[in-house]
Amino acid sequence: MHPPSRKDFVSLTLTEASGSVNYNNSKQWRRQSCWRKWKQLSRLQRSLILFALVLLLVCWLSTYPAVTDQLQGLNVGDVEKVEDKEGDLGLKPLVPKVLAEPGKQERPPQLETSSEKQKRLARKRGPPVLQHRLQKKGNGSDTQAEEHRGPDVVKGEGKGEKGEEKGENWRGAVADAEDPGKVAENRGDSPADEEDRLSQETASRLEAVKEAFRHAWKGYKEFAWGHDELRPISKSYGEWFGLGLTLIDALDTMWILGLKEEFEEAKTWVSTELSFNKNVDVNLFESTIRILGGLLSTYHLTGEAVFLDKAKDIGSRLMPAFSTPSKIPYSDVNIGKGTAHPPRWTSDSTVAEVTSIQLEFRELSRLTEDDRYQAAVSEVMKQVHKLEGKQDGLVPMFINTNSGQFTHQGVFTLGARADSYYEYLLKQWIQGGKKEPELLEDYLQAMEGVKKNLLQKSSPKGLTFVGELSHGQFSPKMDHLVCFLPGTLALGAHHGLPADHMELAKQLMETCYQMYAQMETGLSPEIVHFNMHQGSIRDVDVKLADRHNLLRPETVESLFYLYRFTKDKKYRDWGWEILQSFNKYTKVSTGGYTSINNVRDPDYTSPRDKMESFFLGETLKYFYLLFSDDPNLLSLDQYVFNTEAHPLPIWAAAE
Ligand code: DMJ
Repeated sequence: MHPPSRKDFVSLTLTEASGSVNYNNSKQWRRQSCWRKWKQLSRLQRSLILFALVLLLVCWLSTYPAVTDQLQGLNVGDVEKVEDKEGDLGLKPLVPKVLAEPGKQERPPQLETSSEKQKRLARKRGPPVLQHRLQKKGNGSDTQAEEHRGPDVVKGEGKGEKGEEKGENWRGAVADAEDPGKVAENRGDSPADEEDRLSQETASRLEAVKEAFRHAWKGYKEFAWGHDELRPISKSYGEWFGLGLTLIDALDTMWILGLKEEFEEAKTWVSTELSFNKNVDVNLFESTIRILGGLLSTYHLTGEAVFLDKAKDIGSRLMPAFSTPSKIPYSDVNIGKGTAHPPRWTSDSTVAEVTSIQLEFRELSRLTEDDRYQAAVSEVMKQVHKLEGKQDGLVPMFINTNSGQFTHQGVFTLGARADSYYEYLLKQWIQGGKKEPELLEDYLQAMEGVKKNLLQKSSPKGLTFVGELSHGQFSPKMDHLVCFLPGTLALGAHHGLPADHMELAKQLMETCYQMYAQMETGLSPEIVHFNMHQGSIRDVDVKLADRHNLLRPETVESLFYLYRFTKDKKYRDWGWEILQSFNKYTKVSTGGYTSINNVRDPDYTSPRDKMESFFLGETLKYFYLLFSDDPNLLSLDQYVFNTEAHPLPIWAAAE
């Protein structure tokens, strides 16, 4: 007999009962013996054991992802095994199927409750990289080369050795490991020295971008809070739509840069102050790419419902633009009155504008399961696909909203008014999981058209540039806007398009860099003319009226893509030079950055007193992504950036 006090303890020691128990009976004997022991226990002891067992079971279940998902209302089928490009097996969270085509998308089950619907729609927030806190290593890699990258040093995170568990920052993006040894070997440094050098360089560049953002934000907050654009010299603001354009455009940049405090303040403004119920005319294209795109991407990154609600609100208010005789949308909409109209002087719309709103409206349909948005923008693409008046896939710059035909025919450019048509052909194809062959067909044909009609070499350096064509006449004029093209070509090559696209991307990247490097301020003008005759002293000429710089993003954007895919460090160094030039010539001491009128005279840049919203929405975001070594920070296999640098999920990656 145990003394009474021992009754609170359970002895689990198993003793040999008897040497006479033979092998055949041992199982039965063990069962009887266990049962006897169990009966000998007091009620309290039995309850304690049962409680401990239940506790163990619950703990085990909660660490098992598939079960956890189920407990949270997901289906077990939402997780599947996938093989990544390197052949590693991993678990990939599934997002429900995309809306395949207008009218054909999956419908929610009829008896679904509203909370079930909310959960289902929340799962459409994908891809998982920034929203799931537990990230499998290598899941978001864009290239094999990214296996050998330097450390991400945001707030000192992610400094673990290769293969270690890595820390996560507050955004949920996981800082990854590095292989400094390889780089060091090449330079003749010790691996430790090289690691230190790279890590310091990366840290200081990322910090410089954050610093630039904080400085820009300081000016906006102090002098333009809640207004469209900061006027940093006059310490005031300018309105375009009166919708807090800069604040909305900058939301996802703050999230990506990890500027939590600034983001929270801006979020509060969005939830408490932002109203689209206003009697204002807005430009369909600009408000789609900046406002709708900005809200959708912020919703994806954060999961906060307020951003999706606002996106639905602005999206539905923009729909009257599509009520035209041809279904080619008008350029302007009054979002308060629900009326739309073309500009006063014409019934034409710009081709780039009507064909660069698709990523956003298609995503809105996917998220809301309301196919009206996708139907409207796909109709535009369908019509443009069939139109006469293209030359080798190149499109004119205007389209009539009554007839649905191209106007001002015979003029072809990759710059203003046509640029993002080409960009969105490729990006819609990627967004939709590469299932829409007409988009790819049009894109490939257009790139051949560029090669055949618009590519030339400059003198003396032999830079490859993209000129313009007017009724058969070639002009060596290139807008800075065209510098989106190296990035787009590289993105296409990454997604399986011909390798010569990547070669052309590299050549054009060099040209876009030279548009900065050959200027006295180190900043590109809005438009350049290339010299083509032998004996020219330099490649780039700039007309008086074209000497301005609006803090545009295109070159930095392309540098980001080129670096991600090639890992050639020169692209980062070029970006670093450009950032320093922005700081030297456009930074306003009291807060903010300003566009300038003259990139040719470092002593007289003639500030324009305007900070465009895309400086925060795009330029600084691309700088940060260029300098960051974390491939899981917006993997280009999982996200596609809209033309205003707002990342949206690739449906195939989320399926
Ligand atoms: C942005 O609004 C977008 O990038 C657009 O596609 C072109 N113009 C500006 C930036 O230069």
